[in-house]
Amino acid sequence: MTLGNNIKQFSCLVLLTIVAIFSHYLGVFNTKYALYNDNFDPIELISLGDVRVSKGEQKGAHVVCQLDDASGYNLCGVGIGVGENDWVSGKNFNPYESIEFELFYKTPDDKSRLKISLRNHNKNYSKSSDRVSHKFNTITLDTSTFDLPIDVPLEVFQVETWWLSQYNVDFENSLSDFSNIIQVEFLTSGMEAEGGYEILVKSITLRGKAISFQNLITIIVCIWFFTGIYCIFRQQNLVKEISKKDMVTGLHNHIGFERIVQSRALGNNISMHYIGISELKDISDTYGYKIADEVAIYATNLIKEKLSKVQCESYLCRYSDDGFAILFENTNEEDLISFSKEITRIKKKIITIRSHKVNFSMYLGVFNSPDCTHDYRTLISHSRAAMNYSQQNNSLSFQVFDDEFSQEILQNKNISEYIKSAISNDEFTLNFMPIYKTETLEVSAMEVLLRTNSESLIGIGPDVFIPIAEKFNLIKEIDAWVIENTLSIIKENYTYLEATKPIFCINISSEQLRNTKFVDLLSRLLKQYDIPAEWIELELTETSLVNVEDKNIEVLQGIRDLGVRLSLDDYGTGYISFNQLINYPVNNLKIDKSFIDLLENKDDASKMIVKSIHSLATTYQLTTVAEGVETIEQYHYLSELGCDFLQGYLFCKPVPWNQVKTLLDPSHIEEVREKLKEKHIER
Ligand code: G
Ligand code: G
Ligand code: MN
Repeated sequence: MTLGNNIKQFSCLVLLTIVAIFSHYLGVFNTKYALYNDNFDPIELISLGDVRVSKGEQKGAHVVCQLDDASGYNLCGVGIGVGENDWVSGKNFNPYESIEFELFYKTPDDKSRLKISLRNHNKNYSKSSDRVSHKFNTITLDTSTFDLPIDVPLEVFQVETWWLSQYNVDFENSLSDFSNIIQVEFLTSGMEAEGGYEILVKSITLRGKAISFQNLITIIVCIWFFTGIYCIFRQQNLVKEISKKDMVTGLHNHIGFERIVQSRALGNNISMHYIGISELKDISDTYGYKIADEVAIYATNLIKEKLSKVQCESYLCRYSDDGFAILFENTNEEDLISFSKEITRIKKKIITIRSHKVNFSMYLGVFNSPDCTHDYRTLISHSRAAMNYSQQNNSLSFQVFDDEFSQEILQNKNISEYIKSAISNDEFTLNFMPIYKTETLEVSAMEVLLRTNSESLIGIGPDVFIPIAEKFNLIKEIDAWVIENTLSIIKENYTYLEATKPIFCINISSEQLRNTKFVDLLSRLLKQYDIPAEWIELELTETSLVNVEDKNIEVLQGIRDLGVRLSLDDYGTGYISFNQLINYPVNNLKIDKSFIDLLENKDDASKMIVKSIHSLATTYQLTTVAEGVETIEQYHYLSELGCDFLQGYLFCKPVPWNQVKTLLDPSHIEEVREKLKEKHIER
């Protein structure tokens, strides 16, 4: 747009230059000044010697001279006054280039030379008492050789030499001078023949150019120069403006927003809202940036529409690719709460952009500063932290950054530090929880569970620190540690494990689905410890699979291709649809403990849920594990239902490795049977 403007300006300049030069050439800038015409009469008759001079009858400066005796020095002519006609104040001829005469000259012989003098008064050399002291800038014209009128360049007038010697003029004043012409004189140049002479001056016109070519070029160069400077200045301003704007939505970007907020004296009750659009980056990766841009525009319009219902003053900006910030001033709590609710209601909305159906969710973080004591950076970082929290937890509501929240953030930060040091000090251990085959009650698998003996993590279980490790990007290291240590333990005890071949079920974080190097790592470790892949099962929570896309399924497929088994943990909590389930290459469903707990209610509805999960698994040829079996009634129901495997405190709690050997001993089966019998009798 600007470039177009600059090109327009440049073309105008070129055109202007051409027109100016041509106009100059064609004489558009020519000026003239009528110094004398026949209506003008400050004339003076001049004569020397034996001449009788009289005023002629014709209109104009007309002089008639009669010479009766040509011997001696004779002279005759007419002088035309210029300026004030006081022999002091004349006219400056310097701005003109030439002088045009329309005149008539008649002599008795054929010698028709006429002298024209421009008489200049200058106090350097002229005295008003002496009229001859006015400088003679003179030319001599042969009037018979030209057709009247004649245009004479001023530069051909020269100072008469007799005048120079008579007044002994110094060099500085010896050149022709037109700065103050007081009279133009027309005189006969030698009167050799006797008879009548006649001079008639009809008009004198000064000619010149309003602007000389040189000045014109100077002016044009100046115009180019200033236009150039103006364009650069405007361009810079525009770049500055653009740098403050988001070109897609037309809103201010974070730079512009900061300027606005910083430059204003903010009113009372400030509230900063930060809205995150989830998956915008993924949309851009999958469908291209144009679709992502349209989603951003859609979001902008949606926010604007909701904002229009808010009474207090607000400033909206696109703070980042997938984040919008709104500053509210002089807030009205009710208004803002209903705005926040409307924004957070937009979750998992399917919107159609150019025939693509994309998932659209908004997350909101709020930071209120009632006394306005917080600076801009704090307003942004707190509201953004609250939004991130809301997004990471898939929260259905908005998150306010208040004291409680900041405590939690701080605590999470501390825990992340403890995890880091536990990793570097090797303060993790593994526990094992047996999984029983329902029919035979033999231990067919073992869930590997992470424990820590770090002092600072006392009382903090993996249910707390694992999600924090995920948030602080520490989970990859932890999962790798668990896998490697499990394989190492298997390797050490290979000989006696070979007899029963229990499967080791390792929990891994959903983050690994986005880790393209995970399959390589797993494959490398299996080779390094030389463990058969089918001894290992990886447990992924069902919730983590709800949002997976094709590329994540590739990781799952990669794991299965190694020969490693896959299991869906906490099944029933994540709303995986039936047709989604076919896409996942899993072997096993672990029915979540919360459903097993429901069996205690003894109502048919809860039994139906467990039953339908089991029949679903059977349909897809998946095995099922019931997690968290704690009572004999649950055991009876599940074994009648035909659930393949059972895990829970009823049979055994998680144990350290040194107790695992006894669990794998055939005598343990008897122990468990005994225990179940006792429980049955107790009832
Ligand atoms: O064993 P416990 O009930 O404390 O486990 C709590 C949660 O932590 C469970 O959801 C379990 O899946 C998870 N968990 C336990 N050990 C590991 C582990 O080694 N890696 C991962 N990613 N999660 C684990
Ligand atoms: O999410 P995941 O299924 O990986 O969780 C495993 C956790 O569940 C383990 O920490 C284990 O201690 C716990 N767990 C397994 N069975 C029972 C049970 O019967 N009762 C209780 N309270 N916890 C159990
Ligand atoms: Mn598990």
